[in-house]
Amino acid sequence: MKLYDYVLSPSCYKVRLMAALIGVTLDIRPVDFHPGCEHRGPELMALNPAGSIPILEDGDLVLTESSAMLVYLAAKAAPQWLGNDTAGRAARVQQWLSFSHRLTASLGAARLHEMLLRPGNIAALREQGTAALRELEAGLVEQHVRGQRFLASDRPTIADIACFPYVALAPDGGVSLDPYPAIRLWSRAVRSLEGFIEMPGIHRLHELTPAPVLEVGEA
Ligand SMILES: N[C@@H](CCC(=O)N[C@@H](CS)C(=O)NCC(=O)O)C(=O)O
Repeated sequence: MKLYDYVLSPSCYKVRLMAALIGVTLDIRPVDFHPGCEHRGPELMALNPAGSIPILEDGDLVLTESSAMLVYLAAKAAPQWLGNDTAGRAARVQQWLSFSHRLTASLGAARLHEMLLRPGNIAALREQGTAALRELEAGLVEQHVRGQRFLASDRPTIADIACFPYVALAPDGGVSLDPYPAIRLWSRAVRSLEGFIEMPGIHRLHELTPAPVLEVGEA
């Protein structure tokens, strides 16, 4: 399976992370996203007319949306990560996959603005990112009350991997995670998963004791 990849792209990292967590080896094809803008060149535009990465190729199959790649990897190698053991959980996973694109459009765009000087209304992007983080925090507090540490279940699913990278990198776009204890706790849970890999700016969790406790009244 070949991944067209850029090391600083959170969307590409979703796919690398998923593959690492479930033990799938990817053939990485580095893309000169910046400054070369290779994703807009003829070779990659032929694969993905939307002009974005990641792109995942497996034989004749070409996927151009990271959420679809997560589904594909999990369905092939570790179906428990699909979180589809009940109708309610399957729907909840889909809900968070859709939500993850709002994180890309807000927190991701704010990060591109700050790091690559991309045009955009930074105040509006931060506001949209903050609204999404509040929603995520509320969802995680509900999960905490149900006794579940992850977005759709007590075990991680593709929903967590879809949402995690842009949230973890929110501070790069000038959006702090300080007001969100449930998000910070969830981020620790993701970063301590066996097989977790890092990307620049997102570090593995090193053991800290005692582990922090979320007081429900705190959120
Ligand atoms: N919907 C796509 C979005 C991926 C995305 O936003 N990729 C960024 C890199 S992180 C990109 O290629 N952007 C094109 C550009 O900024 O020129 C997915 O989730 O796979």
